[in-house]
Amino acid sequence: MKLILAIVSGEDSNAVTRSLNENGYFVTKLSTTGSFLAKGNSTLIIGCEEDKVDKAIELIGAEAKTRTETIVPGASFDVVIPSFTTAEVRVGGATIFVLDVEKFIKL
Ligand code: 2BA
Repeated sequence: MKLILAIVSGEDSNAVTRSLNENGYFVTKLSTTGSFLAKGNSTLIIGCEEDKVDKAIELIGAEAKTRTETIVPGASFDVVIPSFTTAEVRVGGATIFVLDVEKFIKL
């Protein structure tokens, strides 16, 4: 069994989870925050068999859109840019980690 951790934009998370549910995946959605932009995103926890991982990634990719976000001065403590200027970053459709699961139990 595998554990997929997928970080998607908050705007895409409902469409992504709906698509995964419709295709038989169990999903837990966490409200998270990216450190760089300090904006809300969603981290999806998806446990599934190894042969279902590629399909899950395909479904996530179909609903999670790549977009450009603007960094506003002062919005993040981690970003050092001159005052009164903004910068644009390209935010990926999804950032995905796939981990091995040692044990899976439902009581
Ligand atoms: P944020 O940390 O808010 O990052 C938003 C976007 O800012 C990133 O998009 C990337 O384009 C840029 N960025 C982030 N950190 C950077 C850095 N140190 N230097 C230069 N540019 C940087 P994505 O790469 O698509 O990431 C979207 C969100 O996915 C991130 O939001 C973060 O919440 C998560 N993420 C991405 N890579 C990660 C990783 N290796 N580990 C944990 N979380 C990650």
